Amino acid sequence: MSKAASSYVLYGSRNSGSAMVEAALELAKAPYRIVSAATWDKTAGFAELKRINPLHQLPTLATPEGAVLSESAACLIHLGLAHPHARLLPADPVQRAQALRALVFVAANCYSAIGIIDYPERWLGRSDKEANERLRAGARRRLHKMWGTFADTFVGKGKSTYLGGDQIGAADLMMAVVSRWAGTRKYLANNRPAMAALVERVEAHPVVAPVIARHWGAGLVNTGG
Ligand SMILES: N[C@@H](CCC(=O)N[C@@H](CS)C(=O)NCC(=O)O)C(=O)O
Repeated sequence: MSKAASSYVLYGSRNSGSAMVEAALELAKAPYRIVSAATWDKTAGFAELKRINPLHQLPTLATPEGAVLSESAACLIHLGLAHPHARLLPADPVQRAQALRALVFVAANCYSAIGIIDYPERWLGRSDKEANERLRAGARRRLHKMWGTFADTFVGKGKSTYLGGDQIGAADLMMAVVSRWAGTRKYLANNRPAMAALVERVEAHPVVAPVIARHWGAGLVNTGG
């Protein structure tokens, strides 16, 4: 990791969605430094994060050219376009279309549900704890259903190593990280074993594995809430 002025700055925290962008930066061999910041960890970096992202969410990525990106799918697509040699996005237009669809599918249908599970009071207010718990449980059920649909739509029947074939890509990274939360891995192991095996392959990739270990420790998956 370089601290050169020309490097990316990734706002992130352990066990968070910043892991997928960190893995993409590693695959792209792009220089970057990490600023530790999170809603739940109000470091000095958090004030900096709030200044550049009104939602102060992770990942947030500042580019060497001076752009600021939030939204994981946008960060990954940007890196794919900026570093074509890393092949984070497939060159083939038909495969690339599916990769973009998969990235936005996870952002819109899965990552969004995690936000509800983590912060139901943002939708319902704090006062009705029972309603918050019902919302949390419903979002978790819906999340698992969405991962089932993801598997049925995007995961081959064990024929390809990664989502897009033999080359690991941005959609693999997003799938692996977002499926770490809210009991998804257990759901996949029981209901979509081909996708469970695919996620394991992604996390075992030699460039991705150290990033996963930095965030979660080797093999540790949060199967809880
Ligand atoms: N729509 C965003 C969601 C990002 C997100 O929810 N990040 C979590 C960390 S994994 C976060 O920063 N949550 C704190 C908060 O929402 O205050 C994306 O796709 O990147």
